[in-house]
Amino acid sequence: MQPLIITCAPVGAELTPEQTPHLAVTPKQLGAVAAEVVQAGASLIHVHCRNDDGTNTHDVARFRAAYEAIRANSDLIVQFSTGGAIGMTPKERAAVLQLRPEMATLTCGSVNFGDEIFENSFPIMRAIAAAMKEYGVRPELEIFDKGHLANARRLATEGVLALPQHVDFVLGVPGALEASVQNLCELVRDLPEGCTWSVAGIGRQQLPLAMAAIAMGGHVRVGLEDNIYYSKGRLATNGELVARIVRIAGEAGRPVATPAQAREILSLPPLAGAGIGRVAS
Ligand code: KMH
Ligand code: ZN
Repeated sequence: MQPLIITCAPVGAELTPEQTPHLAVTPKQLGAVAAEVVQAGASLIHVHCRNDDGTNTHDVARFRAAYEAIRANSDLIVQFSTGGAIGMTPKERAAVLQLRPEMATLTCGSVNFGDEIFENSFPIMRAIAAAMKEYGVRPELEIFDKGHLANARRLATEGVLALPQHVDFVLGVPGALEASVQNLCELVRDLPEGCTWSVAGIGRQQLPLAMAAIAMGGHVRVGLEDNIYYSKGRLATNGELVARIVRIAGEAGRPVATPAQAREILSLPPLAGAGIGRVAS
């Protein structure tokens, strides 16, 4: 089996500082999280940003500052969110691509998201995929529901998306596909040829789905974006969530990928040099 890529998604768009004291708000705090999770064993960081008051933002300058803080503290693969938050325009969501991060997410379909709708119509997906192509950003396909893989195939047939890609199954969002090992197995069976995959279980399903992925040869996403608890009633830090996956992988005999190994697995170019990223100036 390939070394295990552990993605950390520390922030998200929905979490509030009232829910956990461990939410990284400033770029400096995000840089500290990067140091903590790379030390613990993560190789990829999925980035959302906050204003100083903790509210969500997709401001390009804030993403640049976040990128610089992460890169100053780690060689993690940096992946920007283009999912953003519910209600953002596609233009706002895609604007961060101009910074040319190594990776960014491409959500492959609309879905109920609690009481709201996370809108990813074909025109939205095409626009974000085209911006990724323009800026040379590698997509990670976010799959919240079974039909989303078919949507990715359709985008590939249209020529707006190259396949294979790295795929992240986000399971357990209220209103989308439930987080179960059976659903995960069905999605993996339906993966386009040559894709690598990870799973992000929401809430208390984060751990069991991560354990299944470790056993199945997939990769794992953990972090406060998807789950704020270490165990019932006990809030987690991002570092603790990553460290637990490293321990479980160790028990299972699965080596954990360094960021350099993760770049190889994902066919990303190596970092040009220590502390040097490719975010455009
Ligand atoms: N905040 C969600 C509406 C992504 O980052 O690409 C979307 C999201 C997915 O978090
Ligand atoms: Zn996200």
